[in-house]
Amino acid sequence: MDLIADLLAGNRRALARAISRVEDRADDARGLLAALHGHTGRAHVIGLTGAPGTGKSTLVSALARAYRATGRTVGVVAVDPTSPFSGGALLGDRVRMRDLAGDPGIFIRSMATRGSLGGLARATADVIAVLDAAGFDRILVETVGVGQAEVDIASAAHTTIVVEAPGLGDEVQAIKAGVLEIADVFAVNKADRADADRTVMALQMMQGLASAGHHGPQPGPGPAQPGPQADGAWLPPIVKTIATEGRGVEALRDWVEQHARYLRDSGQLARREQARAAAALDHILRDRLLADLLARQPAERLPALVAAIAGRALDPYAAADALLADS
Ligand SMILES: Nc1nc2c(ncn2[C@@H]2O[C@H](COP(=O)(O)OP(=O)(O)OP(=O)(O)O)[C@@H](O)[C@H]2O)c(=O)[nH]1
Ligand SMILES: [Mg+2]
Repeated sequence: MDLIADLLAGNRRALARAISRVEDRADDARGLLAALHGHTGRAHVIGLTGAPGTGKSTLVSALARAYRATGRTVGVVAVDPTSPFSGGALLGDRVRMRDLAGDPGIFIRSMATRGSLGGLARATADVIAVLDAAGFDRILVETVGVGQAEVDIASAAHTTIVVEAPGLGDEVQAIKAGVLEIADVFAVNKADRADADRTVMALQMMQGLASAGHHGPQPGPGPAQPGPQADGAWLPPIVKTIATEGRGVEALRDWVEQHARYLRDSGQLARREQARAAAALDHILRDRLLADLLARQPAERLPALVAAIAGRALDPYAAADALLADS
């Protein structure tokens, strides 16, 4: 059978097989991705990230359902950079997302770390590309935490939802630095908890401080309305959700759609696509150039240079020069 033609025609088994090939970096993965590239670029990719247990998987399931209610098809990728094993936390995801299975408009895939985090980010981007080519309208990508790996994975998303939950102690401390930069939408999940409003207020305060720092104090009464601002910037909305009951999830979906429109209308979508393309090329080139260079070295050369640097016989720049000179 023709894997690519079947996949493009919507065959789920072909899709599952193509994803496995890409994830395993099988010999034909590169040809597969090359053939699919021209069919990508239609899906809107939505990243969900946040601390462990904030309810991301539950929210992904609820959001997928909310999208299905509007007729959109949804691909789901659950990425766990902390787990070297498939299974474990992902097994819980599978149980939680089980009620979505059987809907032909939904496809769910879990991925765990194999080797490097950089490898995971690239594999995730490739799996997103396969789902995009297969015609899914929206692709939801769940990652745990807000570290560099998540930022890398988030760079594959058009819209990033940062999921917070109340009850993590000191709210401002619990909301990690860096989330303001990557969040397009905040979801304060577990809004059934009494202290959810404290989390909302902590986020609003952080946003106020950030905008005061960049633009001076907000003019006029009250906080700025979220969404597109007069200066063209986007102020992330803060949406309260109860993922377990599906509450607030339609509002969350609608904010994601508004952000998607904002990206298109402001020209930022094209800029993000350029940035994604540049990052993909950069990653591939770095990997390939390094792998090619190292493959040409005799086995003992690299350890010898490393030992020389550590022993202060050689500085690392000179070692790099030496490697590049005779390769
Ligand atoms: N009270 C309450 N519990 C929730 C809500 N959403 C999720 N939970 C519960 O929180 C727990 C963790 O939910 P998950 O969806 O697995 O959270 P997660 O962020 O995906 O967790 P990891 O992937 O392990 O980081 C589960 O027991 C959920 O049932 C909510 O809105 N309210
Ligand atoms: Mg999860």
